[in-house]
Amino acid sequence: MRLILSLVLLLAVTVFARSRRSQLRRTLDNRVNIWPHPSAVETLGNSAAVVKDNASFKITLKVPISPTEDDILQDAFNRFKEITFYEKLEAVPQTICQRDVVCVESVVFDIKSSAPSLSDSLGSHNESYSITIKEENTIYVSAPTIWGGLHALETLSQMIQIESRSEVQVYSFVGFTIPLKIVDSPRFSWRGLLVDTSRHYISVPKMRQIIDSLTYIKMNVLHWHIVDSDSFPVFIPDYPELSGKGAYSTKAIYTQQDVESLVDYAYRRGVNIVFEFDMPGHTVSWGAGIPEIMAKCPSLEPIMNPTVDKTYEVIDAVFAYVKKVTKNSYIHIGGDEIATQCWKADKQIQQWMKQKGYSSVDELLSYFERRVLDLLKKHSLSANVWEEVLLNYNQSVVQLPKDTVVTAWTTIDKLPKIIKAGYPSILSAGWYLDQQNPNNVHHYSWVDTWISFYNIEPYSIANFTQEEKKLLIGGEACMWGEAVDDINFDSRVFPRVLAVAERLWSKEEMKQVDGITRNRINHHRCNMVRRGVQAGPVSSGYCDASYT
Ligand code: CP6
Repeated sequence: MRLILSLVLLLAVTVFARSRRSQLRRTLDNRVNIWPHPSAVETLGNSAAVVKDNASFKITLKVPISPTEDDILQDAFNRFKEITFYEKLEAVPQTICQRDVVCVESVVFDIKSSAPSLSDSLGSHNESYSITIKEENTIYVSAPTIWGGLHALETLSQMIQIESRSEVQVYSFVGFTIPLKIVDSPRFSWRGLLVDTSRHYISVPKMRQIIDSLTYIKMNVLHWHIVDSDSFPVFIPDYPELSGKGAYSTKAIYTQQDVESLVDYAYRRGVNIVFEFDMPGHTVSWGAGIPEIMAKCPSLEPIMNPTVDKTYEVIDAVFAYVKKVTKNSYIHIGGDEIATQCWKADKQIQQWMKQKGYSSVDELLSYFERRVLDLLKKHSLSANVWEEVLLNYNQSVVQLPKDTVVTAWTTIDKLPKIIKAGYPSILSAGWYLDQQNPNNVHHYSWVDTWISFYNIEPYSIANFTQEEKKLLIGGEACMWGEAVDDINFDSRVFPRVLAVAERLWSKEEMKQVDGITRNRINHHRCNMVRRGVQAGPVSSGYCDASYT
């Protein structure tokens, strides 16, 4: 008898200690399974929430919004239902909807203002949102614009998982207790991925899937490095010979309709496409169709010839094209890795320089950039450039407009240099998806570089003032295309880019790398696999979607 009693006592003490400990752990670390992690998650009770009936789960608007925005939101809600309720389940029996289990039936959206245009506000449109789940049958989403509304749907989708309750399969908010409130907004406004379609063509359906993937991790810029030396895969109406001679294949050309439909596809998902036409370097493929715009340097990789008018006529036509197809005011004009030795090898260029009184190729480069910037002004486009255009050129000659967005790509210390010069800056150094982390080469097995990506903290690169931090507008991961096409794009980019997505969205404090981080990234990677993304895991675990 005494033995039984002491056993019971022991059991009670252990259970109590366990629950104390787990409560303690929860206060020490209450990260949730949402990627990127929201700014604030507040839970005020102990009830569970399940979706009453996925077939009739519906959206209502508190205040009507414009027809266009309504259309964008309804489409997003339909996509949400498709990816969230991926298996048909019966409506939850009423017996489950009891005091501590709330059965939700709908989402009410309160969109505060109209903001369908991403155009004038690239990277500065308001993307914040809040989600409130109380002990009633409705989820409330509030957002200043539909763009926050779309992020709220992504968050909700990640919160809902299939779970067994009283031997019934239900869609449940696993790991979340209600009442609950999520308040969320991005830390940085420019959160991008560079996709290179010159080294390898990427099909239009694959491009759409990449855009979908960006929305799964709340990234909002697709930096489309559309042309480079290797091929010219885009049809420019005024110069059909550019893609006619410069594309890999007639099947590897984006028509104007392809491009416009992708821009619209991205726009309706809150993603901005920024086109890059890299110049004057990385341009060999332009020369296939129009040889006279290229400098002649037989033993070197040719770059553009800045001394002939035809060069600017072609660039003018390309800018007119971008202005027509884009929905934002930016175009990336490259400016990286310019092998100016090519100009030294070209006799015609040397003679032209002598006539002009130029003594160095740097002066010629400044002349080129100045003419290109004038063309941008003509088309009311703003520039995005690689770091060299600001840091390596004589600024008294080039005078980069102050709204030019400059990307630090060689080393992270370029970022403070750009900011000190007073320009809006993007970080991509350290986030090169085509690079293997040299620190990892001695490991006995494949080690993913997501941790080194995750550990790069833009605010820690220098002691920035508040004003300087405003110029640090975000970052971009770069998937240079030498070794990727449709076949392996996903597995090269995911899950590593998730690390960049969280760094750019979540609070600075979100920087621990531990078991919870691994579980969180694996968890969302599994969501993405379920949605058709071929993303690998970062550590041991089980993902049912990998086997279906
Ligand atoms: N192509 C272009 C590239 C690179 C750049 N521009 C590049 C350079 C170095 C590394 C990776 C990519 N392939 N157009 C530099 C911005 Cl390590």
